[in-house]
Amino acid sequence: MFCFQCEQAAGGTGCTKIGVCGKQPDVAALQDLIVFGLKGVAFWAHKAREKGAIDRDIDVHMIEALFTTVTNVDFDPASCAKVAQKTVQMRDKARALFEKANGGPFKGDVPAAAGDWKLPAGQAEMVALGRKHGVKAFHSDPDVNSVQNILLYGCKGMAAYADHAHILGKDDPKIYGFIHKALASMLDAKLGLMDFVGLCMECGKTNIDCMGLLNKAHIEKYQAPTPTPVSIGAKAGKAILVSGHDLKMLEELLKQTEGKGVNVYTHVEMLPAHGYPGLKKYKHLVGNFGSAWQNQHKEFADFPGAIIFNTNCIQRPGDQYKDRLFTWGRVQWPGVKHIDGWDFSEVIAAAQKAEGFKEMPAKNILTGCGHDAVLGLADKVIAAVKSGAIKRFFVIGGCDGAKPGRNYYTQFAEKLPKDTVILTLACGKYRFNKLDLGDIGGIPRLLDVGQCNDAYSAVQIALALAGAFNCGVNDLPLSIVLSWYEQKAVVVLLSLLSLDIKNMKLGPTLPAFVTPNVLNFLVENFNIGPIGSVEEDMKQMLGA
Ligand code: FS2
Ligand code: SF4
Repeated sequence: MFCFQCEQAAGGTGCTKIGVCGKQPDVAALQDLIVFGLKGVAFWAHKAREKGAIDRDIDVHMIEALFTTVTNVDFDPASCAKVAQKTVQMRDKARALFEKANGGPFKGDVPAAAGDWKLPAGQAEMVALGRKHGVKAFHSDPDVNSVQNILLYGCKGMAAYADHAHILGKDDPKIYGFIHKALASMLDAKLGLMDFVGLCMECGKTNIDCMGLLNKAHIEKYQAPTPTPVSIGAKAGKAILVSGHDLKMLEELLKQTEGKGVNVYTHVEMLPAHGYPGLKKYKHLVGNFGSAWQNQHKEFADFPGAIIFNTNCIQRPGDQYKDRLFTWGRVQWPGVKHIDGWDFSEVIAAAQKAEGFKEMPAKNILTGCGHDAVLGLADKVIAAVKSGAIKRFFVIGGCDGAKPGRNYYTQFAEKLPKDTVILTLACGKYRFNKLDLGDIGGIPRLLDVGQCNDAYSAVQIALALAGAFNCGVNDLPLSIVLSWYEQKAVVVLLSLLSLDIKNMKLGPTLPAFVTPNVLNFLVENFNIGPIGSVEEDMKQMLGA
């Protein structure tokens, strides 16, 4: 196997024997086969679209299958094999769609991925086929290969957000159309490095629309988040822990647990759910448990109830909690009970069987500071900047992870001067969201904007501030310090680059899939750089 799509890539270059995440070589090969097959789907779907033909099943399969291959989502070979089978069916459907719209077969050359290759019947044979289509085989030029991988990972990240929006009944044909175009472009031998750089920027732009669509879906369904204190203690009683990003799944579980004496807790990226009026109205949504995803093995053993993952990031489950662990949606782990659909009675039964919590009072942390809430304070914020009470804003956001270098983000938040405000999003916030950073004239110094997809909200805040101060985002007293781990962080980074945001710092390490030449390009054009020492970076950003 060879996989280098996330920050944990072994030795900083790639996982070759088994994934650091726990991905087995057979799953890696099946996921490579899925990606190869999806390029074939994209070839035909893109051509069909050019002739005005669209098929919803093909579009939805594209995003679901891409999401399946995101880091820490699907570890089950049987489920990946099913996705590969459906991918081949969708390729044939997309080809038929094109041929109908075209009034006959395609006259040009058909690339191998889009040809009529058959999927072998056995899983072992599928794995063998997948091994021939790894990420190193995309392109013979290492720089083009690098940019194609950036584009693929951007599409994977965007597919996850598009899937959440789709589940909430929001679809945008433009987003599906772009993903087909992007994957089809990887089969076009005429395209060169700068074509793929352009597609990466288009991917970033399209993802702003995609995150905007998801934001709209959340707000229409659950109303705009409002600043909300969330308990990190426990209430006496039976308990279910929900991990992931999917708010609709949480809502359904809240409906089904109402009046059953079972409290619901959020884990990691579900924390911002507490800020939505349409979700916090459920009195049995009682708090947030644990820290970021990489600590689940230790923390879940102590959770005395049922646990369900609705999106990444799942890790190898421990025996202490495997029998009360469930997956839903795209997430799968072999041997862990998967809930297919919307009936959570098995999860509730497992919670009722488990011991439950004793009362454990603890402090609150604040969430729900999206753009509606922050811009509701716009006058106060602008006045504080003009008076010098707020000197600078720092967006410190992105993923958390297991590597030791991530203490940087804790120290950074701790050491920032008291006249600065932090906007944070995604699970990287768990490095500092329990610190008491105080407030500036009633404006909290730590504002939790939301999940990683709420980068959209952070962008809206930055654009509104730029509008208020009549300057560009790069001229604002604003610095961006990102932490990355998986492909959603890749697409958020592409979105920020597509807005021409410069001078960002990225850590804890740079992606293994970025070659030195591609990195030079990013440095020259965007002055993006790796994190260094907290003191030096902060000095630079504060202009001291
Ligand atoms: Fe964190 Fe994991 Fe949000 Fe990522 S919980 S690294 O999926 O998308 O951030
Ligand atoms: Fe390794 Fe990350 Fe790929 Fe898992 S997803 S195999 S940790 S590079």
